[in-house]
Amino acid sequence: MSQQVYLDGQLVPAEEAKVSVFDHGLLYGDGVFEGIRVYGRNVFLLEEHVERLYESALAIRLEIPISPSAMITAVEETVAANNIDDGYVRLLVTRGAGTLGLDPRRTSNPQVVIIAATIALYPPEIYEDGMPLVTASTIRNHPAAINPRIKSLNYLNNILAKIEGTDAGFVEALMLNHRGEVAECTGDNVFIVRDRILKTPSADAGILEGITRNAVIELARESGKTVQEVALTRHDIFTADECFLTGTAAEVIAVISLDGRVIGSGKPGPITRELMQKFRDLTRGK
Ligand code: PXG
Repeated sequence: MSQQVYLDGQLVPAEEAKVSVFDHGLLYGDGVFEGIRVYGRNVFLLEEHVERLYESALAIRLEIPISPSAMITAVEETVAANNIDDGYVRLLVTRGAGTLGLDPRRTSNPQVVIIAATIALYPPEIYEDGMPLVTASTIRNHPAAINPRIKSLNYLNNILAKIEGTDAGFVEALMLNHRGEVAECTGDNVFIVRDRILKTPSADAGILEGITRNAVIELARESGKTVQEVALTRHDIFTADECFLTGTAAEVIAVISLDGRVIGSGKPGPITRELMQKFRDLTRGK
């Protein structure tokens, strides 16, 4: 069966799922999106993702033409129509087609697109051995520019940092914020462990407030650990006992070095491994 894409209220064959070249999503990156995992037919934390999508839209004054509950139903129908057991959903809303000018008032018909597909994961060795990281020179957007809390279709800032990382031979890159503090990676949030206390930048550090991040904070607190949302510098990572990333695609993944400097033992640490397992149990329904 061919892939079915949700577009503008209906499921259509992937080849027919097209938006206008005048869409401001294409012309200006003017729109918002979400990436969501499907585990065992269940769309993981769908309500949280839909809530963040509507918050992103509100922040850019984009009115999504359907209600959050209709969006949830549309995602579930798209996943079911494509027979996805374990996979990935890309949900996006564009500003719609308009004139060749910035003015969003000249656009009409915002496009809602839902793509359900399989997902290309990091190789399993990275989960066993951990991941080395490099710091990108491209900083995260200043919160007074495109606030990183908005998951907008304009991801060029992160793409530039990703290019720096891949050019240097790394699969992820660390981004600092406008104050020179640790923000996050190009598609993942960052945690450290120091003296059994977990620390991660707070939402106002200029980060996307990750759904995986929040789920992991909850798992850690449920198992009696202290989690602090505080400003971190690269120094805190260099001197940490453990470091790990969280994200929809990565789940929980250990970081074993930054800019060539070994973190802790240089292997995935015990608290990281415990949280990797707890997250696996949560997503695979144990
Ligand atoms: N920071 C940024 C900048 C992100 O883009 C995260 C953190 C983690 O957030 P979640 O809610 O996923 O825990 C993201 C999410 C991809 C891809 O294809 C990237 C993300 C999500 C889905 C797919 O690389 N980034």
